[in-house]
Amino acid sequence: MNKLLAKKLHYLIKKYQTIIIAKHVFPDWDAQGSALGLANLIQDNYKGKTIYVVGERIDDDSSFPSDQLTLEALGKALLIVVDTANAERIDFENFAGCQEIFKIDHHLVVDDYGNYNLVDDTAIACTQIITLWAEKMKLKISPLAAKNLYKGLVTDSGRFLFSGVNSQTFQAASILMENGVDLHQVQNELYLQDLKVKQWQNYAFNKLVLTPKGIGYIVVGPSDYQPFNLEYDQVKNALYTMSGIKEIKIWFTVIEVDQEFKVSLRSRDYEVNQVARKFNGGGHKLASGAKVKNLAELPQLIKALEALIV
Ligand SMILES: [Mn+2]
Repeated sequence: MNKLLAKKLHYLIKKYQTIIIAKHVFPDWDAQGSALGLANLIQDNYKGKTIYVVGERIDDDSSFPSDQLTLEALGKALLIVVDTANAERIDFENFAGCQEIFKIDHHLVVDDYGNYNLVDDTAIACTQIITLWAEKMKLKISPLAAKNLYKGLVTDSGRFLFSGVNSQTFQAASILMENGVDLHQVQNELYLQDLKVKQWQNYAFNKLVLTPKGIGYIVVGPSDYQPFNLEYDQVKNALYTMSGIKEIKIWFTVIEVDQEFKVSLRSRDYEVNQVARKFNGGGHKLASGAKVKNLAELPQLIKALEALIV
């Protein structure tokens, strides 16, 4: 971790009375855990600060609400943006109106929108960076801060299975455990599933098509998922049924929603983002999104994916 930037963050938090924390649109647990965990750390270690966490939440957590945030306060505030690679994805319209911006992130650098940018693209989660920063600054980490941070670590690392997991990941996990994370509780809060989602996954997996080259895919539309009465997020679980299977080298779902055909691509080894870009999408090397105009385009998509496999 860049020592100067780590110290700068500490100094800026001390300097500003009002601190706003923002994350990316459609937050995941790393975004929310980073934002809330950092808010907990600031509240516990830098007395008397006014802290707002802005943007959407993934659950019913309502701590650090921002409904009292005025334009005037905003103009004097420090904005810390977590887990967000580029300015367009910041879930806070007024971000440019803040006094200074400090970015903390673990994505590949595409946009240095911060006045300061603490970025480590070798970190598996943004909460990993925040945890190691807190340790370096010798901050007190409350059980609540530890829980919020741990949620980002365990989800962004795929429960410590993804290839970007390194010794720092376990170091961060160890720090958080020592500060009171209740693994059983976190497990229940993150991974307990609704029966209907499991039933949907069973149904969807039965629609799996596997090509001889190892492309697995599932195509579903409203007539498939409507009877299950699911949120769109839950429908997307069809994708995960195909991961971790030897014979399936690249897998994707096509989900028809509002007359659009949304594609989610995954692979263990092949850079599917190259293909995603050719089909109106993009994303990470091994996890991308795309769109096809209709199902007649599917053979082209499959051909492009098969070309990745050598
Ligand atoms: Mn993340």
